[in-house]
Amino acid sequence: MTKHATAIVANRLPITVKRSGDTLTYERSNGGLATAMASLDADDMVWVGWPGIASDDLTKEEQAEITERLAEMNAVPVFLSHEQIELFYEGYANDTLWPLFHYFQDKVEYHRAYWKAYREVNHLYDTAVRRHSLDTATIWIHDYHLMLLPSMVRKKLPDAKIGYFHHIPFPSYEIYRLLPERSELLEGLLGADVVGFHVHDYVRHFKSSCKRLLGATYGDDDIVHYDGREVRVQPFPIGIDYESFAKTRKGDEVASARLLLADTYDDENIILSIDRLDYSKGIPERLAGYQRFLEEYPQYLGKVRLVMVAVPSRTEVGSYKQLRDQIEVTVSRINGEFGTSEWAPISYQFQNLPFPEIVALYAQADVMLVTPLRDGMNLVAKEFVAAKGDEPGVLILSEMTGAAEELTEAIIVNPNDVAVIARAVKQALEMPKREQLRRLEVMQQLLQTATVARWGQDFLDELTHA
Ligand code: GDG
Repeated sequence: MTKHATAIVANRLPITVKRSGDTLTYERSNGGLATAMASLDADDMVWVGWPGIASDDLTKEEQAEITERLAEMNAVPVFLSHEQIELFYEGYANDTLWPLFHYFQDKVEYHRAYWKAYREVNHLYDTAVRRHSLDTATIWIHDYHLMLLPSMVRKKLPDAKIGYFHHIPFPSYEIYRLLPERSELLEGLLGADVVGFHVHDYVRHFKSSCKRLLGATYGDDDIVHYDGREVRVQPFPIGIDYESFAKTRKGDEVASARLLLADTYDDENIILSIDRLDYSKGIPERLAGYQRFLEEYPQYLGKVRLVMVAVPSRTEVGSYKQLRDQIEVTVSRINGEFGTSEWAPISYQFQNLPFPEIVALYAQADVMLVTPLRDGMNLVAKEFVAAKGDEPGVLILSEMTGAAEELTEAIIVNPNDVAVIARAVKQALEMPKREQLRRLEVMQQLLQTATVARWGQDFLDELTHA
């Protein structure tokens, strides 16, 4: 068994295994996290995570083959059964923690079986991490699926450097305290040396929960004291791979996709909306805001188009199915009410688009409408700003996103206020081009330096010095 000096642990590996007939295929994903980790200045790095296929669908020989092939790509699979995926991933992670941490109390499902599976799967990760890490390894754990893991690993590898980064909001104590397993999860995280969040508010909420639920203490520095240990808790706002947007924007694929968009929408102004279809993203509220805009400012009928891309996500979870229905009914109602034989106010796609098409949409859009009710950071907003290059465009951004702390030159809105969204859309469409460019430039300067590679390196440096 090869033991490594650095381990990156996440719910999903950056490689997805799929079956096609009798053969297994291996697809690399170029997500933000994978790009960031690839650029890290770290020795001898291994990934640990689920390879995207259920273990019940694999023979023992196939599992061995996957393990072997992935080892060549510096990855270690954690095999999960259909039942574990249902109870741990769809259940505790996405039906309990996700809604609660995004302040959707009424969507939270509590089931003992979810929690049991969550603990069990965190143990599976613990075993895999320990088998592949040196005693003094640097181990970086990602996200709310693995909150128990830092303490589990710490027990057996007391000399390891363990870091945890939380990609979603950490809610206020008054929300967090509702969770039956609130103390166990905090104790799990406090096994780390460094715990990172996107913004200072999440840090504050986390520390206050540690104090009130566990009696942990802290002063003015970034250290939480608990159980004789010191844990550094700090904001690390994630960035994007700025260069890849600048580069892709200039490529042929984007150019031809843009021509098609220009032709389709002719002289209409494009208002763009892109997110995973998730209730945290505020899509129904965004549609209500757009409807109000059409009602209040009828001079824009026939002259604008809301291009809405909803990316399929967690399609097996009940609340996501209901949300999709609700969105699709609303889109066709608005199109029916305001459209004509030549024009529809909304173009809607429920699809995962190729990266160059996303970049083309960003580049071609006049207004980007990002209105989550809660969002840890929100990368779409940052990507739009990067993809604009030297062309004008306006970002409308919800104040409930982590990104709103950095992208202060956006038009900042309360996503629950339909009238405010409607006015912001009008303000954006009427903003002088010079002002649009000025605002974009301020934000581009920030994003150019605070890249995802820099974020990864900053976190790792902090961990190394812990
Ligand atoms: C979680 C937190 C936090 C979207 N549609 C397509 C597509 N995308 C890409 C975007 C962007 C990513 O997906 C979405 O990232 P977000 O940050 O906006 O949102 P979450 O998925 O909820 O991410 C969030 C993030 O973790 C990082 O810490 O910011 O708060 O919730 O990169 O470009 N990509 C392609 N086709 C699509 O149709 N190829």
